[in-house]
This record gives sequence, structure tokens and C-alpha cells, in this order.
Amino acid sequence: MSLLATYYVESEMSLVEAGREIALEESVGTWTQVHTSTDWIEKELKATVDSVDKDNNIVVVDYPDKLFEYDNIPQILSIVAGNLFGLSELKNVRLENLKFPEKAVKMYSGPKHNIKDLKEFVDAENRPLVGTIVKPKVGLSPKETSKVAYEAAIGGVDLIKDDETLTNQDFCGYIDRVVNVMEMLDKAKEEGHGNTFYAVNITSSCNEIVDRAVNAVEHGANMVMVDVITTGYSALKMISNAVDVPVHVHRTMHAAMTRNPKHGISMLPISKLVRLCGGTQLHTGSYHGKMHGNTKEIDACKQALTTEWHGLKNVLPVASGGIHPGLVANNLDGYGENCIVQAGGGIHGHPDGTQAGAKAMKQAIDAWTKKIPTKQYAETHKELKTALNHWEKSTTPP
Ligand code: RUB
Ligand code: MG
Repeated sequence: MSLLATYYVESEMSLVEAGREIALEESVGTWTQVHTSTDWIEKELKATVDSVDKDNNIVVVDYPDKLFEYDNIPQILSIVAGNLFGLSELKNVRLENLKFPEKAVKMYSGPKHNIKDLKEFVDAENRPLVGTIVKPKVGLSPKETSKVAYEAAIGGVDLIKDDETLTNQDFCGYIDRVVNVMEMLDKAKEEGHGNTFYAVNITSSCNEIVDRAVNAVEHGANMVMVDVITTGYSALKMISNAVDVPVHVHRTMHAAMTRNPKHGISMLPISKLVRLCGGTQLHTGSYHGKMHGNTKEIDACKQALTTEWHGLKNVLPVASGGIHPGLVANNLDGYGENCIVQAGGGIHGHPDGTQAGAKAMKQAIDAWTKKIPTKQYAETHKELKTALNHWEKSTTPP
């Protein structure tokens, strides 16, 4: 039992030598021989190269159990994703995957809700969910935000969320926002539009974030949103422990680590850490959109979030970023029905407004669910037709 970390490596050295550099730097070695080590350290704590795949520049490093406090994610990351990124002998290095031993996974409670729970709440058992990010991303007052949320809800979205830069500014405090938005979502429900999630962004500093989560729920929030890369995995775990509502996990800043295919950190280990720490949904990129990611990497994240993992509840992947109704089918072909497809501009930029935009997105999802080509479905659904015409030339999928 040990932790296996997979790296993509480019170096003048052989892959085995490069792997050994990583293994030593991150376990018991340094740049020169030291005279302070002991037999126990060398025998029990020394990481080794498990395997190499020369065709793909892949090295797997085996880190012994005793190196870790498995319930301490910052400590785990300081080993598997620590100094190694700066080693000058490595031209490029990217953490591609982490394989945790079962006993490590069992130290985490994971999400409190699974995909089935989320889908049942919004009565979407057999289809993907549709979500929206209120736009403009900042500037609307709580009342104005709630009006946009209401239009989106009656248009048919399942989830409304804040954008990542909206937190608790003077013009739109989070408590006022929750109260106003939930009031309008209750109104939509009374009018027969069913339940809608509202993910209020409680991202803040560590002495504040749990209070914000608890306060938001006390004021009626049925979901909270947190940005995991900027606040950290420990913050996510604390939030998930503190409140019983689902936790929507956004990943602003991730591309600083994930974008370069040769250096940094893949979205896959990030997805696993989010599942351990209790996220119920996680942004994993879009197959087609303004910031579309690596298709293979999205597939791997989808697999890591949704399939059995030592009894942890599963996590709903989120496709987001530049999506409009014309891109829905391509994203769903990749994700399948267990995902949320989100649109900000792709809903609030509809020529006939937010309600029509929400209808158009929902129609695009219905078309995919019924296996009808989007363009054909648009012949009998006017909001969708308008959306397809409007965005015909933007980010058209191949
Ligand atoms: C989408 C949006 C999201 C990003 C991030 O707005 O605000 O923050 O797209 O998504 P719009 P991801 O729909 O107007 O582009 O992390 O999944 O790339
Ligand atoms: Mg955003």
C-alpha cells in the first residue's frame, strides 16, 4: 500500500533518472549527499520509480505510506506536487494522476449528496441539468439579481449560480442576495416551475468562509459555491462538514496549472481531491466552448467523479465557459446525461432576454435527450431557433 503519482516528464536525463530525481527530492533526498540520514529513513521513507513509459514520457513514482498524513491534503500536495515543478534538471513536468490507497480514501467522507439526489431535487432523473451564471458577473443589486434568477427559473433552468468575482461587495451583499433570490425562486415554484438550486458564492478568507456558508444556509440558500483553487481543499472540506446543502465547486485560476499539457497539474488529481473533500459538483471544462479543455482529460475527470470509489458518493461534472444552445449537443455527446451544462452569456445574451435564453438552452438539452438534431428541434421551438441564428458564427463546433 502506497500512493502512486503519475508524471509527464521532459528532461535531458533518462526517464528513470528523472523519476529518481523527483522521488528523492520529494521523499528523503536533496541536491547532495547528507550525513544525517538513518537506515530507517532510507528503508521506510524513500520513494522509488515504479515504472516508466518511454513512448509517452510517463514516469510513475511510488511514495511509501509512512511519508503521508493521509487526512492532510496540504501535506500530501507538498510531496506529490511540491518542489519538483522547479527542479532545473527537468525541462517540463506535469502531475497527471494520483492513485490513492483505499485506506487514504476511507479517511474522507466525500460529498453529502450524490448525482441522483441532485437530479431528484430538480425533477431531472433522466436528463442533464441546465444551469446559468447570472451576468453581468458583478454590479447587479440583490433585487436585480433575483429578477434575473426568476426569469431564468421560469425559463426552465435547474441551477442558478453567482459568478466567481461576486462575493460580498457593498453593491450586493451575499445575505441580501440569498434572501432576494430564494424569495423569487419560491415564487417560481409556487407558479408551478418546480425546485431550482441557487449556488451563492461564499468564497472568502479562511476565518470567514464557514460562517458565510452557515449564514447563507440559515437565510435559505439551498446550495453554496466555493472556488477551490483560491481557497484550498481544506476550506472545501470545512464547508462540506459545516452545512448539509450541496457544494458547487468552481475552479478559477486552475488554468495556470492545467492549461499547459507539458507542465503543471492535470484536472484529474484536482477532481479526485475535490471528491474526497466533499464537492457535489465540479467544473471540469467544456468539450466545446470559450475555454475548452483537453478531451481526454475531461473524459478522465468524468470517470473519476462519477464511478465507484471505495464507497464515496459521486460528483456531478459541470460543463461551462462560452456555451450557448448551439454547443449543447457537442458537450453532451462528451459528458452524457450526468452533468450540468451551464451558460452565462449563452442565456442572458439571447436576443429576447433571459427567459427566452433559458428556454432555448433547455430546448437544446431536450433535443439531445430525445436524440433529435438541435437544428431540427429548432424548427418547432422558436427560442432555440433564435439562439441558433444569433450565435451561428460563434465557436461553432467542428
Ligand atoms: C461562464 C463562467 C465560468 C467559466 C468557468 O460564463 O462564468 O466562470 O466559464 O468555467 P459564460 P470552467 O457562460 O458567459 O462563458 O471552469 O468550467 O471553464
Ligand atoms: Mg465565471
